[in-house]
Amino acid sequence: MIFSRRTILFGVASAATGLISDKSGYAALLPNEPWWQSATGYQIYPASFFDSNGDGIGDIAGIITKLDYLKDLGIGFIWLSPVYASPMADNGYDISDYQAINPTFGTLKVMDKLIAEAKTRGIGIVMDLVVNHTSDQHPWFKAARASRTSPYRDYYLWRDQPPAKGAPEDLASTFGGPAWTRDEVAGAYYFHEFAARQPDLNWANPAMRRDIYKMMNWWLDRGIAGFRMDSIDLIGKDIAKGIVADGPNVHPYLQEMTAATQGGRDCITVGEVWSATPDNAVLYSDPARHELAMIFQFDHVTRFWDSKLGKWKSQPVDLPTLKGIFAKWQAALATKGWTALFWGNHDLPRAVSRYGDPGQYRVESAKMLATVLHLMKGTPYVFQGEEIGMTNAGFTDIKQYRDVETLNFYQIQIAGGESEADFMAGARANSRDNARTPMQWTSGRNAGFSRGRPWIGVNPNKATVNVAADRADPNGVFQRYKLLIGLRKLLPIIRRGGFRLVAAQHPSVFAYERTFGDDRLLVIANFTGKPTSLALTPNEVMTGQDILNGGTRSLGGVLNLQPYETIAVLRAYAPTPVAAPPPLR
Ligand code: TEU
Ligand code: CA
Repeated sequence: MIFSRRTILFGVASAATGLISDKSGYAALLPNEPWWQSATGYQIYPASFFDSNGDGIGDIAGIITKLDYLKDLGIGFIWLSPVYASPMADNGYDISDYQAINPTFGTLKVMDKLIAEAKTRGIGIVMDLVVNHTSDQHPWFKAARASRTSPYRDYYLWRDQPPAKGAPEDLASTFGGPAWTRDEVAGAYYFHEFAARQPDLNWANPAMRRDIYKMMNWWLDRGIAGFRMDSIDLIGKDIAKGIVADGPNVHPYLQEMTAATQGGRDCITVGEVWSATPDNAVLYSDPARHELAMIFQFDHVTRFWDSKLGKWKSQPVDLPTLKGIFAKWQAALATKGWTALFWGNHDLPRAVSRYGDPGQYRVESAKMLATVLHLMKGTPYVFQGEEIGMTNAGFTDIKQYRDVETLNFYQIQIAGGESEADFMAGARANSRDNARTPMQWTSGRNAGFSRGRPWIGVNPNKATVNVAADRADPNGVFQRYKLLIGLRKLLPIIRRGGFRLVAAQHPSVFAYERTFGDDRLLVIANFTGKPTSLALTPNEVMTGQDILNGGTRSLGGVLNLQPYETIAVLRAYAPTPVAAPPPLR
């Protein structure tokens, strides 16, 4: 029997809500529960996190100085965006040596120190594995272009002639323009899904695959906790048929990769899968298939993109649609597979700017978004700065942008007749640089990010939006994230409970119920800046613990909700601590 009938009311007393007493963080894990299903991830975009040496670019030594901050937040692992050797055509997503560190970020020695220092704080390091493509400066590509007979030629995808217009292979790059570019040295065209400086690897080549697995093992042996796999749904592509995403070989390759790398290691692997559907998500993440631990899916992002101009023409978020998307994904992976939960990352706008209110109700909406997301089933990811409610960059001049995708599309769309004002409005809403402005540590110079000149502009709202101010505020955003991250470790209902939307069609309330045995958790959020109300049905009314504020609370009849007000009430029995596996292997 896992639960005693002792209610949590009689359980533990402590700080925020009277619920969190478990200092080790993992004492409430159920038997055989993978550590990464109770952990929360934190994404670091290294160039913008903390600059330790004043060159204006964040670095690994800077991350080490902030590990205590992350430990306080309670995260279980860091997803570290690329720090490998790179000419930085796409901020490190163009790797020229997988087994070296970009000198701007540090050295292998300091990387090893980061892994060790994080580990002593119970934090794993998850490396960004970018193996759909390399940099054009990778030695494999240099050898490949130099000679048709080099064994490395076949590590990439070549054609002698550009594909005929309209042929299956006549594909466009995600970053604009054709996906085939002529290389003068090679005397041939090579395929690149992303920038021309990011040639795609040929996964059909077994020697190439073996080299990748060898490299992955080299990293795993250094003590990392796993991999975030960039664009992983593209590796099984069948270019001759015009298939790039979710190609026929992606699942066999992932199974081969698991067998060749992780055997026996309790790794976290999370795949970036823009092509995810409820069906293929199970294929990717069903543990019995030995592919990935979980995936990122982007339904809640792309559903609100324009059918023609995509992200560059922002559409408002429709709440019933958004709720339906989350409910669909909670259901899809309810019994098999696992999902990641996130609002933002380094490619997406800031959560409060996209889904909440970056102005008057910034703090309230940031806390609302955190609560709604973190009380669902899955592994939540916090993108750096989200935990203090950072907002979009607000750039007004194209010269302020650094992102290759934004700069390419600026050229393409203006040349195509789009007005400068329209493009800039789209970029202000959705450019990837919105998430890439420096982390705001203090209200001081450069937001305390760097003593030099930052590589990208600092958001002027650092005066009010910063770690120093927010973290000290018991009603701030940071304390809410910390609470939610702790609750997940403590309460199996959050990790494993069933999910059902409440008032699915309500235009301004996001409400749902979680159930686990006799336990019940009701989450109710006003997703708007206007007061609203919600009528609960007789079987939805309940009395339980107010897990956000402490004390008991009865929910019945009609609830009136202030702007962005969020309620979470739990009726549960205290978990009896069981022996927990260590959070890291
Ligand atoms: O992103 C994959 C990807 O498809 C994105 O480029 C996405 O389409 C775009 O950002 C939406 O605007 C991954 C990385 O997350 C991204 O940063 C890299 O640029 C890309 O792969 C290439 O490695
Ligand atoms: Ca630096």
